[in-house]
Amino acid sequence: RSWKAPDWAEAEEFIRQFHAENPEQPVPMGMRLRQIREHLERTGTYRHTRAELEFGARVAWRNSSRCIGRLYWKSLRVLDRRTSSTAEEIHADLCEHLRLATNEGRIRPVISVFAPATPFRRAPLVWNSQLIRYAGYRTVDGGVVGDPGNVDFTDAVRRLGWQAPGGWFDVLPMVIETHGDKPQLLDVPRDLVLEVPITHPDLPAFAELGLRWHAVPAISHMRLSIGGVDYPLAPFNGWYMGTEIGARNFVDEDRYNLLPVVAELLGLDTSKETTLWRDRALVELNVAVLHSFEAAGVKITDHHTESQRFLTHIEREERQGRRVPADWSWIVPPVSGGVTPVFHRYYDEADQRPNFYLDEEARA
Ligand code: HEM
Ligand code: NRG
Repeated sequence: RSWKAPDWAEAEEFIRQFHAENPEQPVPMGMRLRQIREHLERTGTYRHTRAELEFGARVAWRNSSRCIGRLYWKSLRVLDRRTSSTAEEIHADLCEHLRLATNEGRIRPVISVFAPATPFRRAPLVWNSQLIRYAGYRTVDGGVVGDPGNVDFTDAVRRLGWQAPGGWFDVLPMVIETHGDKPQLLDVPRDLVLEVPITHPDLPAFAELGLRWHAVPAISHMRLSIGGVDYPLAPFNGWYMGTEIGARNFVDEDRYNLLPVVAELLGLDTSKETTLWRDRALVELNVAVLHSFEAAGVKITDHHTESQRFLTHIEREERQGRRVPADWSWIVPPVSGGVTPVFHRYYDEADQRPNFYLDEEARA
């Protein structure tokens, strides 16, 4: 994680975009550009104003080509956490993020932006890929208890001293690393983790599977890049689309792998593929997820509604003269692709900044 100075050309492009889309600014663009240039020359970096940071974070969402939920990009709440430096402060900020975002189920899109790296100081980092995720434990017979997607991370936090409960849905602790210090393990307070028990509207036996999922997806391993400045820790959240849980987290063979379990509960004939037992189990699982979140009063969206909204978003943006980069393979939902309108077209594939990036850097 070496220091990389912001590039003047990127800074200039961002500031021009900021002023073009937000013309009423107390400091005129020319003056701001000179100021930034001077800072870059003198210190090797520059500091975004709050307004620039807020705009930059919103546009990073707007430019996230894998995200189907971008219609609401202007409503993103941006928490400026650039002055928080210790693991304890950062932990308190992340807890406050979860509280504001969860909002008792009326989920709000929120991003917390922590300090960028400087020539003298590394940026803080969280090792977790999301603020709330479930542990996974390899068993002696080669199976997994919990979320198989998090087995390696779970091993890493156990090596750091985490006392694992060993259940199917144990919320992992946060691992927070700040300049020069060893990584700190900090628990997510139970009362900040809203969870939904999974039931089915007309199959009471479903509840006995004991499935649950957390209300808030809060991605914490993507780097926010604005005007040449990198913010390695900038966790963000919206709400779930049901298929993320009902067609991937519960279903992928390297995640909870529940289709055989659900098929048995439904009494389906799994002796041959042509009974379409997988598809039938998949649909009921997705019905259960949407039903359960709605019953619990936790905001969630379905893939039909969200596909429609995404096309509305593209229309609206194009009317403003903006391109909407999108990645077909991520936008098309993992169930019923062809019955959603997003399937039947191609998209602009440009990489526009500001944006969020995944770093290859080792995180457990
Ligand atoms: C990806 C929906 C809010 C940025 C996704 C995906 C879905 C989704 C379904 C694909 C995930 C997958 O297949 O694993 C939504 C919905 C939101 C929302 C319904 C509700 C408001 C946000 C917000 C941001 C954001 C607030 C950032 C500020 C992204 C990014 C990805 C993504 C960067 C790609 C993640 C990756 O590469 O792993 N979103 N999203 N989304 N979303 Fe959103
Ligand atoms: N599929 C992942 C979450 C990825 C991002 N999805 C969102 N993002 N909805 C999962 O946990 O299932 N968001 O910011 O709302």
